[in-house]
Amino acid sequence: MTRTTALLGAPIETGASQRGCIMGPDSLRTAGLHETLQRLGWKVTDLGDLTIAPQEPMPHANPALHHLAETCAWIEVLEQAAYAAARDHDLPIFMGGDHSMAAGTVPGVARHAAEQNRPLFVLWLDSHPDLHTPESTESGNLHGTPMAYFTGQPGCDAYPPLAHAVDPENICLMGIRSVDGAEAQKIDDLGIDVNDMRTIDELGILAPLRAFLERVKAANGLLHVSFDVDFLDPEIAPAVGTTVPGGMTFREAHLIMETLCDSGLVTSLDLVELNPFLDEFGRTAKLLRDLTASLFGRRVLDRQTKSY
Ligand code: B3U
Ligand code: MN
Ligand code: MN
Repeated sequence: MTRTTALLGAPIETGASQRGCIMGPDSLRTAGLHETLQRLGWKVTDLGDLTIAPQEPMPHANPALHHLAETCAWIEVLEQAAYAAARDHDLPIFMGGDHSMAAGTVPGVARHAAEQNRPLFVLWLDSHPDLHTPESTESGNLHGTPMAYFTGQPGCDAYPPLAHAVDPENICLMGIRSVDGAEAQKIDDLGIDVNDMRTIDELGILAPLRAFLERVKAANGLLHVSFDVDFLDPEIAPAVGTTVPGGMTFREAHLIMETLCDSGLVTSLDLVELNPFLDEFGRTAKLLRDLTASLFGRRVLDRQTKSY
């Protein structure tokens, strides 16, 4: 049977320090994401872009915070839209937009999982854990907070009430190489499965990824993948506001996506933090298109890999 995907644009840039992510969805469209997935045999529906009404400033005790009201509005709009997209499509793609959007997409997908009586798992591909709360963030950039929110951590009272929290035990972080003090403390407290760059250098990416996928499969879980462009090395993906050196290579990133494809477990995808204003002739957008194609079934040769 033909599998279905939807493209849902979330042109949100208020969670980041620099402007530009607002153009992310259109850059992915211009790179031909729709046509690429269609050629791979998927039925693709472009749902267009979401929007929010203009907001009045919302006061908060943390003076560094900015755009709190906009972020709350985006969370509400995205929760509803992500829920509906996950209910109506096999593998919807949420095109960002900065990573604060995951504070809406993940709870939306979690609502769908709860209705199915299935646990939601999250694979977080990022150089950052995004485990700040609106109270703990020092930069005030709310793209550093979604993980704390959707796991139900204290300190997120400024955000809309959370109906379906994700169990921290169902989360796997990969590519981590920039962690603030308050975030390191939470990683220890929550017992999240974190694969930082040292782990990946020592073990490679396949062993930790396969172990996580086994857990998803054994629990009959839904799997949401949240892909932050800064997961990739800035040499291959320059179009992101927060570049961190020492990231995933072209080959590692494709292998992750191919392995996810083979598992058949992924049920939703965020593509976040693409800042086309910083791109080089669409280079990063095209790379994201191609990595998505690997997740959706593109392969070099249509045969099993060898084992010796
Ligand atoms: N942890 C830092 C940096 C950061 C987090 N997420 C991104 N950057 N993209 C902060 O500002 O919270
Ligand atoms: Mn992030
Ligand atoms: Mn990041």
